[in-house]
Amino acid sequence: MKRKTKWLLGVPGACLLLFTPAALGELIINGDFEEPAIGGTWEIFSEIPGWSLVSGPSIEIQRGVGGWSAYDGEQWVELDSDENGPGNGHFSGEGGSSSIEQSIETIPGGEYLLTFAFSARPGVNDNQLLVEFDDEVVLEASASGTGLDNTSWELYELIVTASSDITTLRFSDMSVSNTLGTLLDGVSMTALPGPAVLGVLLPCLLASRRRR
Ligand SMILES: [Ca+2]
Ligand SMILES: [Ca+2]
Ligand SMILES: [Ca+2]
Repeated sequence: MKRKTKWLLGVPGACLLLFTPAALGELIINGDFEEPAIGGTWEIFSEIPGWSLVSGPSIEIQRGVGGWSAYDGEQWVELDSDENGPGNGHFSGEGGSSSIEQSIETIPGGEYLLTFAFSARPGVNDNQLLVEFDDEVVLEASASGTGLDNTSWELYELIVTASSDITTLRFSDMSVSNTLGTLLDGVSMTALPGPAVLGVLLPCLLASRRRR
């Protein structure tokens, strides 16, 4: 214990930031869509913690719609959102296809493990998800909810490479815009040890050794 304290004190101040749980652990804010906790079974927002609306009418959070299960926690997002929210009914031609994004601090050239869970909306055939990282398409996926009486979450795991110090991660609904389809939950991103990440960490480690 004493050694560890001494070692940490030997790390230059600027480098300490690299050893924080935020830098070494989860990079996505509110990737489980548990915030804000909603009172009913669904609600629409123009933004939620961590995520902003890029296109489409709103960000729709669902909680126990149809008695269905979240991938994690109690809530998820339906990317084919809604124009007027709960209690206002469905009008002819109402659409909901939306796109949401989050900007993440990254190390240029660094590799990251990106994971998320995608499910069809039970009973809806047409569910199509587009995932973009740094403005490049990294996944196009589709799923059918025909015959499902609960969500069927499929976990996707991708290795992505950042090209700048701020990277945008974007999820979009590509289904027919009709307020139904394309459920998303459990978004996570963590740094993988590689040349770019070690290139930043190593000078700090070496500096800390020289100071001991
Ligand atoms: Ca969740
Ligand atoms: Ca919807
Ligand atoms: Ca749809």
